[in-house]
Amino acid sequence: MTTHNPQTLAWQALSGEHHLAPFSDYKQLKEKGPRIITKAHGVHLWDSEGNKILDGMAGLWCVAIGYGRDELADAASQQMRELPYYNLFFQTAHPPALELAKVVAEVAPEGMSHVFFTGSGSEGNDTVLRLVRHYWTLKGQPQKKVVISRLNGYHGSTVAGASLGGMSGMHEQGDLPIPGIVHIAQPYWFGEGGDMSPDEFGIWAADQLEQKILELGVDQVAAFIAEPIQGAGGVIIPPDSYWPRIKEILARYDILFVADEVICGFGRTGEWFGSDYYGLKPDLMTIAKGLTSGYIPMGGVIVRNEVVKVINEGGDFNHGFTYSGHPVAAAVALENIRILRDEKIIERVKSKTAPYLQKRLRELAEHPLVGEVRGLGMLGAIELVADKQTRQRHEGLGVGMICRQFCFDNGLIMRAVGDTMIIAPPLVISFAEIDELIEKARLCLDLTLEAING
Ligand code: PXG
Repeated sequence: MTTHNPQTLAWQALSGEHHLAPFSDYKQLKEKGPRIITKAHGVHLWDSEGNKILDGMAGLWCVAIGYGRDELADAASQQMRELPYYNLFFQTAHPPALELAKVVAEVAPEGMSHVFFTGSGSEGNDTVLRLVRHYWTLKGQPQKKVVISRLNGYHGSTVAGASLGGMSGMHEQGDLPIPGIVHIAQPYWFGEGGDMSPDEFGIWAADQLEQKILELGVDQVAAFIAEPIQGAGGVIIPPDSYWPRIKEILARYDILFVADEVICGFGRTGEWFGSDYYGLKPDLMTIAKGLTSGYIPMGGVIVRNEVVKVINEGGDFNHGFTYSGHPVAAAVALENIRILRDEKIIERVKSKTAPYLQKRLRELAEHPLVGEVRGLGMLGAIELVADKQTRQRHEGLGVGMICRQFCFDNGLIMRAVGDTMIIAPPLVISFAEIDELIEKARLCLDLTLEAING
């Protein structure tokens, strides 16, 4: 990237000299320097070179209500002046956390009226692991410890989060997963479905859960955790047959079901939660991201009343974070949820903008580089292939990264997960901005095709 603003180079130098970035290739980062994002409004970002960029990823899947809402800044500022910090430990509490717990319970699926707050989604899933084991111990079955998860699922980057997740690159760094966590196949038909139809494959993938439960013995299994739609794995929307079959299996065995709603929660599917969209009945739900629209860090675990009843009988739960239910974060979350409700943002996604985005996105399926376009709500994926029929990839070319770079250079942020391009724009994206997103994506697909054809 050629720079015009001397300040850009100065900031890039600071990056090399002092900063260790999350999820980055350090060697590459040192050579090229990061793009410096300096401000944002609505669905757009500006970098330090003055380029305006459409944020097709809502930050990292989180900026539901869009950037630049003064109400959230005001809520934070007011709360900082009133009570900037206090904790929820040892029999104390404060109004913002309690009021937020009530509001979260109002939007959560029926029968889930308690929430444990954390600072992030990863901490939420650490909490899940502690909670489900604590639950079974209290139920007199302390040997029920194993959590079944899925390959290529993402559940965070702490030791428990990365262990629950099924990302091989993360497991390799740090001897993960920790004991007591096992993984089954993911319902990724496009990548792994072979000659099966999507529905046949969905049944096959769901049946892996039952096989694993039987192999381990149900008396050993504490829970199954899954994202309703895998986000970081590549916007993997299970075949229609998958969730109904999983529900049948879960009904047969006495294990807990944890829906990781960190990405799907707070409206991304056009419902409050992915579990609402698929009619799932989770015992626990991990939340973060859309809870505060990313304006401030916060996560949590929403817990079904039957589970709460058991842990309420259990005395001390020896778990918690300094920033659990942080008052400023809670005040921001309250304001964020107020805006989502009052402005009927999720209803608008469901009835208007998501159908339009999905219709326009599918126009890209005609492109010679595209093997499949899938999407739901404000989520989309575009599979880049060499052969549309066989779904064969352009092996070894790094087509996804090439396309991602063209996007960046042409004012659009689209993520590449291997050769899958993904989008998750802010929920407030307008029709005209959806048009802008699609036209830019089409241009970048053209440029990518040109580049790989030499
Ligand atoms: N669960 C899910 C489903 C997530 O997507 C987490 C848990 C962890 O949340 P925290 O707040 O601890 O980051 C996430 C986070 C990516 C990417 O590459 C996705 C996430 C985080 C970082 C990168 O798309 N999701």
